[in-house]
Amino acid sequence: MMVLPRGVRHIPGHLDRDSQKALVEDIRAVVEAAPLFQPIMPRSGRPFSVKMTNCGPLGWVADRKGYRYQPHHPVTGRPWPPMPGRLMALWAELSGHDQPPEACLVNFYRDTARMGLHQDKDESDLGAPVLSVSLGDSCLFRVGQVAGPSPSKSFRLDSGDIVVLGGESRLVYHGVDRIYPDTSTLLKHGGRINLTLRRVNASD
Ligand code: MD3
Ligand code: FE
Repeated sequence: MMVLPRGVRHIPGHLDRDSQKALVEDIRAVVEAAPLFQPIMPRSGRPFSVKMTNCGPLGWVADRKGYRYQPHHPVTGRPWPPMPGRLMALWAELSGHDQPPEACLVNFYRDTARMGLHQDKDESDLGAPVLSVSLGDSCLFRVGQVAGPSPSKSFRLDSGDIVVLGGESRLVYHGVDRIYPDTSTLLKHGGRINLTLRRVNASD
């Protein structure tokens, strides 16, 4: 059995095919209201290979000015669409946290997209977990063992898998090394969607 860092909970196949399809429809509606945008790395000015959007009261954005959460879409200026009920329910079921998620970041990966090793630390509430849902093509995912850049472990995330990143693992380095094209028939045009549900502000 694969040993993961303490606090990382991988739940393979948590969502059945129908639940995955229903979530894809929810995300389709989110993308219609809040189109995918191309985030930019503030230091280098280079675009991410992953396209993004958000739903919920807050959304994560990246541009020349930096990384932050904000209540509106960076291109349309409109508020993010509401968090779908299905995602609220998943959070209530699996997060162990009593406050609702404030942000759902939607990452869309084409065949050659990747995400370099990084920490998630733009949230001031680091006590709350991050809940991740994978949909569509599989990927090779990498996590650090501790809150440092090495050593790391790789494992595969498939459509319908959920990962809950709790207390001790909240600041581990992690990234997506590669997408495995054509490993799922869930998305008509292929690719991978990852949803991350988060608390941003410490609960008051
Ligand atoms: C958080 N996304 O959006 S999610 C991100 O598959 C991000 O799109 C990846 O990293 C993706 O910031 C991975 C799952 C994940 C795994 C380990 C973590 C999120 C994590 C460890 C600490 C905090
Ligand atoms: Fe991350």
